[in-house]
Amino acid sequence: MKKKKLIQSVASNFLEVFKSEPEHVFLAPGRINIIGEHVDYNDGYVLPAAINKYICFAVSANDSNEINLVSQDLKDAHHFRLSDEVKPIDKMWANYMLGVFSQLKERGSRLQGFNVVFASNIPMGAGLSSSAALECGFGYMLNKLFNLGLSKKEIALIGQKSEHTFAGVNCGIMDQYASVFGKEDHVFKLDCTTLEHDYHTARFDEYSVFLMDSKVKHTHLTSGYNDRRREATEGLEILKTKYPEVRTFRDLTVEQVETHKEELGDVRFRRCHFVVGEIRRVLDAVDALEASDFKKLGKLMTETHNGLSKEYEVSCEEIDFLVEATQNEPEILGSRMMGGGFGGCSINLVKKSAEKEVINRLSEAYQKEFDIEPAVYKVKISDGCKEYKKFKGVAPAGE
Ligand code: GAF
Repeated sequence: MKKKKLIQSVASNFLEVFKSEPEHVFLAPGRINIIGEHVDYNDGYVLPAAINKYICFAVSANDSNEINLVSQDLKDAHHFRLSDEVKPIDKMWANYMLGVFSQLKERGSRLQGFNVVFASNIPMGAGLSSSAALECGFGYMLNKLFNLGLSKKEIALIGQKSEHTFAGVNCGIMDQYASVFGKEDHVFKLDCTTLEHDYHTARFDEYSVFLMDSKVKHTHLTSGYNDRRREATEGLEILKTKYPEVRTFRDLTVEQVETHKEELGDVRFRRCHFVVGEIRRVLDAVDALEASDFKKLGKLMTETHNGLSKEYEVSCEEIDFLVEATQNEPEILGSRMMGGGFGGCSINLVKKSAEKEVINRLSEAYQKEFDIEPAVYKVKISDGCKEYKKFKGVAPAGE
């Protein structure tokens, strides 16, 4: 569903459920990531951007102490009172929001009752960060609605903590930062230690980026993700004992990791080897992007995939197939799995003139192999969370 249609549909639904027009409409985007995977929680750098796929929130304060959350897509609702204890419930979609709400309560924010309906056109399970969009969009919306005075950074950190405490995923900060700090036509390099970030024009000249959604989502995503984080941290602790000056992964070289292969053990060695290499690759990728050296950028993306698949082990058969199939396509400069992994999308850098045929060939090959029709997304790089100020009420029927 296109943005305007999404907004109209959420606003109409709000009108139907709450018998009045919403006072405000907000949009919170999903994200892509050019390079820098599984390094946000390992003190690395990442290169994400917000995209033109959104969660849309229609909201009004309701002059009561009741909070009514309505998920239009899931046809589900959750109601509670301001005075209720806020804890995780058996509805995952609500937990992302409740996690945000509980932190605002803890901070003593002056909250009141409100009604909200939300819906999304971010493909679910595709690794485009619909959960970060939900957390951050909800935080952003409450901040505006009740003048809470939160900074964008605070909104992102609250979103991340909600994911940790109410959804059980020990994620890094990349997705929330992308959803909040995204800027139209720009990617940004985020230093995940200091949270400093700088924007770079997303200009790929005669190349373009497309996503291929494998349409698979393996169930061990949460446990696999948390395990990788633990294994990498354990490896770092061992390396710190060898190099007392080392504080984070970014202080290490690939050679130093290789020197201690035995003490690390096979699994921790491969996790650390990937992380240190990936941190370097992001910095090289930023240089390549600035120099319009797209061959180099593509090569780095493909190297990232090899590391994610063989060393970090977060890819899967289906995504490996999609990436390997691009090896026979000289017009594709780079391809890799994107996001947390265990399914979702590959991101590809392709020559614009060959894009259509290449996509057709890849789709056919994938369908033949797995009997699944992949989806293809051509996304536009967009702004982060914002109020949709052009909303002027639900259009009369027929418009
Ligand atoms: C998921 C997480 F939420 C991010 O923090 C990041 O670690 C990503 O996986 C992998 O790069 O999207």
